[in-house]
Amino acid sequence: MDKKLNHELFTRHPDNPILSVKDWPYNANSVFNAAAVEVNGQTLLLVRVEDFRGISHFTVARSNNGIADWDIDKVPTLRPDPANHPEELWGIEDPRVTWIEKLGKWIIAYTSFSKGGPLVSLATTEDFKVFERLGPVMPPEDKDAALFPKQFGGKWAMIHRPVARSPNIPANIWLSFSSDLWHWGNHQEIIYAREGSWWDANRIGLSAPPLETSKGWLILYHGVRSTPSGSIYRLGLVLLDLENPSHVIRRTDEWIFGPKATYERDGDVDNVVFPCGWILRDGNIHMYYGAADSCIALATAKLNELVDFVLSCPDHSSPSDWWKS
Ligand code: BMA
Repeated sequence: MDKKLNHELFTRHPDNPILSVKDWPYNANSVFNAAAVEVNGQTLLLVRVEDFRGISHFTVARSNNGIADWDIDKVPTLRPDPANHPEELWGIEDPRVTWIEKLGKWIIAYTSFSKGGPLVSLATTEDFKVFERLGPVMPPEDKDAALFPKQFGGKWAMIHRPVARSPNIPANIWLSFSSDLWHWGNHQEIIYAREGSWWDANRIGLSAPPLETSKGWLILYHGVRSTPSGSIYRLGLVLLDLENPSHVIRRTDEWIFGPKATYERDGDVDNVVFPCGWILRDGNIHMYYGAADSCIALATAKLNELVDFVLSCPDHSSPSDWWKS
């Protein structure tokens, strides 16, 4: 079948879900939305764990093959610290991790759930044992953030998704820049939620961190479709210019992955696939995603097929509001 009609370039792992609370060394309500990186040849997941109060923290899980035999920290690895960081009062959620070669550190962008709403916080680590918080870098409501691994014109770049208080203003994806990772500016709206009945109308957000390819930065994003029986979270791809990441080269019209399997359809929040990390190994993408806010699943795809697919999509650069008609 023509891949363009196939809708799914990813293959689910037959052992899905690969991690759930039954694997956890301590009691928890759910484990989901994990960052995924490769460390010393191992797959390391920084997992969002929700406790029985509804508050989330992060715990590290390591595996040699990225599928089974997970070595999970026996206690929470990084807990919210509301005494020193009041913005973490209601937990820390949805981490995205980027290796910053220039700093020799991993940088973690995560959602702090403050009294004023969710916001973007940053922390660094060298070993996933000791963490140094930079603190809140974007006010609420803002989430779904990740750093680019490189600088542009001497500045760090971060993707994030602010939400306006007015319900009539769509939640789009933004790009901001910083010299020191702490003060952010030159904010630019780069990827727009579509309108009407589109799968990615009104609310979109970054999923995994930007991935550098020879054709551009590959961006995995989620779109949220509101229906009478709740939201459906699905995934699309965007290619951003390598030198100028505020320029969109192409974007998929159709979603490329969406809830189908029972563990994606049925959970604490039904019909959600929510990746926070992907790992490139031998030309294959390993996408780790939270399924139905209840467990972690794995799906794989060939990187060149993803890039070819997004490049084969129509160029909508003009007119800019083509999807309104
Ligand atoms: C989003 C985030 C995710 C969650 C998803 C579905 O807004 O909060 O953490 O997985 O909703 O509930």
